[in-house]
Amino acid sequence: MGITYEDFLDLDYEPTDEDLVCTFRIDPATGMTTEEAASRVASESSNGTWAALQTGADFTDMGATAFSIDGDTIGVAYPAGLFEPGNMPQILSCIAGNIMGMKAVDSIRLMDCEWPETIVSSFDGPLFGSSVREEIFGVDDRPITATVPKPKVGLSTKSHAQVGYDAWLGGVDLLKDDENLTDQDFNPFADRLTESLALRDDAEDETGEKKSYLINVTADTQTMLDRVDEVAEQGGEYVMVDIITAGWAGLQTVRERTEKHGMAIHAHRAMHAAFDRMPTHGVSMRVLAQVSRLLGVDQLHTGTAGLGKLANEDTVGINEWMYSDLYGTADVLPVASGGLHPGLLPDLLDATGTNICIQLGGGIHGHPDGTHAGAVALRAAIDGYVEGKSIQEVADETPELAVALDKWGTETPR
Ligand code: CAP
Ligand code: MG
Repeated sequence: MGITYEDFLDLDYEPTDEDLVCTFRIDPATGMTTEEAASRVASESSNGTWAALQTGADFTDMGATAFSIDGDTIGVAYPAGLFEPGNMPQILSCIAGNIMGMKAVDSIRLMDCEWPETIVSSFDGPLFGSSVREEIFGVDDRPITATVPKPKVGLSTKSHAQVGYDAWLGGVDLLKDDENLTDQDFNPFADRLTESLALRDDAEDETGEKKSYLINVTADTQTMLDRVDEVAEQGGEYVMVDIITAGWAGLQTVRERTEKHGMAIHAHRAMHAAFDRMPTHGVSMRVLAQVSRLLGVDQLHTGTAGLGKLANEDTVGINEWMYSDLYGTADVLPVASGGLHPGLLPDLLDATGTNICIQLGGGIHGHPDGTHAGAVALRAAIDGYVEGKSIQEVADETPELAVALDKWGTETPR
């Protein structure tokens, strides 16, 4: 008879500790029952296909099993034998591969994964995770802060570094490149690295605080490795990678290199919304965050709990997963960014807690009195929150914050 789609459906099956368990939301195509669609999801994402196979031996032990159906949500268990340990592209080619385009469903979304220890331990995980706060900045009681010079691209190297210097003096911890700034002629990577780190050193001397720089190394994999080495050589503690556009394979290779230098990885997720924006299709940000943690990012953008300018998916739930126990894998420091300004911080921190990195670009460089004043306003709002003061109390003592509240209030920009 041979293996058919029906062999991949067993609603009595109990997943084992070795199985990778995935939750999908599916919309079966017209004329297709949920059971039929579920069996096709399990089959096509493991080792089945549309024809009843006659190729001899029984391969069902490597086949996935659709084991639960609850409305439009199905559970699929994948045996460990299907996967190459430590190879994330291979795993994603299974659980988020061809099934995304199957006619058996009008839409399908990979919502969540439960990762077995065998797979988790085959990846490096983060080198630092949220301990970057303490290990790099010596702080554990407040969020660390970052700023992206704006406009996103176009500033010269000199202006870029100067904006960083003004922000560092104002109390910001991290200068950060924008996701689309790499090695363009108007602001070359090598010059930007040298000049920004030089002003970083000055800012440390003047403030007595540790400062750092999230320089964007995104490029082809070999170029990323060369740039990581350059940053290490010049005393940088971090590199930033656009993890979705650079790709999981590139990220995995960069992770091995940053470990050699004891450096941290800041993960920007530009293009994530192409996967996760539609609630009925694609791959959820929750799963993208899970993959990022296994591959070893230390900081990852996870949204602003709905307060900023960008659409967010469950920031708090994703952050909780990134802090959660995972067979000894380090946690990940969430990054809240996108349309933030000081007036939004009390609500944000009430939602996320203070074990977080907060990035303000427009919220600092759009301050009526300029970058330094914008940075002072941010830092005062953060310190005041940690001390339990209301933002108005802090604004009464900090004119720069009063000006920011006057300008932006507590409104979400659109
Ligand atoms: C924010 C930002 C970040 C986004 C990324 C931007 O600038 O630099 O890239 O926050 O989105 O280019 O929009 P502003 P997310 O602070 O000026 O808004 O954090 O959701 O991944
Ligand atoms: Mg940006």
